[in-house]
Amino acid sequence: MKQETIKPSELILTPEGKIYHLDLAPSQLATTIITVGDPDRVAEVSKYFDTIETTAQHREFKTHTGTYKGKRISVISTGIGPDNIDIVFNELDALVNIDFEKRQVKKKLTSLDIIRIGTSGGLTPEVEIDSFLISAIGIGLDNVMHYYDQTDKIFNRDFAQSFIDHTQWNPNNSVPYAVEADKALFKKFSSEKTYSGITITNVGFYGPQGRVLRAKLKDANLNEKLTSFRYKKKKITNLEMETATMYGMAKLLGHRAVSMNAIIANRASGSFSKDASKTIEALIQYTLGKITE
Ligand code: R1P
Repeated sequence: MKQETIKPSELILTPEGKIYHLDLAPSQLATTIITVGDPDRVAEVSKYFDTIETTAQHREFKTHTGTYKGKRISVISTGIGPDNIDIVFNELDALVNIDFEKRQVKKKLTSLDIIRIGTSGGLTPEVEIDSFLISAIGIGLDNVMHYYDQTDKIFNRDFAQSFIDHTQWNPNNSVPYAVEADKALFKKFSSEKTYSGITITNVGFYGPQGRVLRAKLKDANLNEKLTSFRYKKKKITNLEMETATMYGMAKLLGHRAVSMNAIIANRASGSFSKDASKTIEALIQYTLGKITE
């Protein structure tokens, strides 16, 4: 059977043969990838590399590929939010699993290891400021995953339904979904230095995460409902904006993902880290150490 070719409007390549948003050629990507939100954090990771072979940037997507203690790694910024995760994960997958010349899906697929080093706000007092938290599960309040088929195979429906019931979820909002971290990566990056957490991924920083500056919220009690939620005695621990979508897209496309969070704020106490950059730096060192362990 003849394989379909992917049209130029669907797989967008630059005249140099690079994938459109990330501006990368297949040869410039490692199979171990660190994602960060902030483009300036890319160099904070790659400053530890032995060598940097590739630097690229298009819009908020900045990449450095090099080696750390001999291990080839790409570090890529995703910017903020689940919508960018859709772009980054599809393009990362295309870089390894689509033949750009033939515009066809390769017969032999490659699985990437994708590790987020991000910041996050703790929801409960136990999740201390300046600690490291690994997301065992992401609860997605965004709608990216709902555009894809076959998600019932990767969602934890029972978890999501109990969340929907507990929060009396507004049916006009996107339906919450729950996806687990890759189990092997979760184990590899866990230690006595990390909390295991349940992470809420939301589409915005202010209203969607219950922050009020001037605009009032439709459900002012949402964060209280998040903190009183229990699933098999486990609590929701933190809020951020990428994890659940990453877990969903990774599972859908056959990659492994884990999300490492530097907890720089605590919403329960209303406090913020006195030195967030030090905590992020420590998490970068910790994560690089675990990659090469
Ligand atoms: C919001 O300020 C951003 O910070 C967190 C959120 O997930 C969101 O992307 O992560 P990063 O510091 O990795 O960007």
